[in-house]
Amino acid sequence: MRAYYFDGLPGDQRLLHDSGNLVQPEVLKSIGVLHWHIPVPADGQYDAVDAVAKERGYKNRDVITITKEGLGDLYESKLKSFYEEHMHEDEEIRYILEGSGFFDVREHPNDSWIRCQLDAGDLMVLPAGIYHRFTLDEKNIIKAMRLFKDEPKWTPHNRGEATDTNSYRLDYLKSIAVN
Ligand code: KMT
Ligand code: NI
Repeated sequence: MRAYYFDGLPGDQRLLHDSGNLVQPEVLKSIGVLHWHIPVPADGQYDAVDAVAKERGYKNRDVITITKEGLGDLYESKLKSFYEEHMHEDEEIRYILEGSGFFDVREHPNDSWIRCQLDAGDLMVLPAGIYHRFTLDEKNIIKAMRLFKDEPKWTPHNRGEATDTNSYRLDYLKSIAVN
């Protein structure tokens, strides 16, 4: 995974938007973003992923494939909706199996966008309450394992007044204040 500050320039969201300023691992840690690189096993035995899942209590998983061909006419609108800034009331955990994409996360308190470029083998955990967005890149394909504890809580809460006072958001801000 490569993490860098988003350049803030207009243009297709699927382009790199690389400002050239790298983000150090400590910065990601300070906003509660976790990351591991676990090469995707050819035999489908996800031992190392299973170990992380066990330690963190992720009991369930599924696999999602997003492609331009697969979504057809819906592709552009899906791309736009993934890219709306939002939070969730649970962790968002993704293990990339094929393809690639970007998770943009907000640094705190400066609100800068940090772009995390994910490829096959990247496992990322976004904490509940962090503001973020997602986009595919110009390859227009990503296959990812989604891990979750009991029930999937994929509901996105788009950023606004309601999310600024959401209890999961407030708990998140408290959790990173101690870092
Ligand atoms: C999400 O929550 O934004 C997604 O599931 C996007 C695809 S997973 C790489
Ligand atoms: Ni999300």
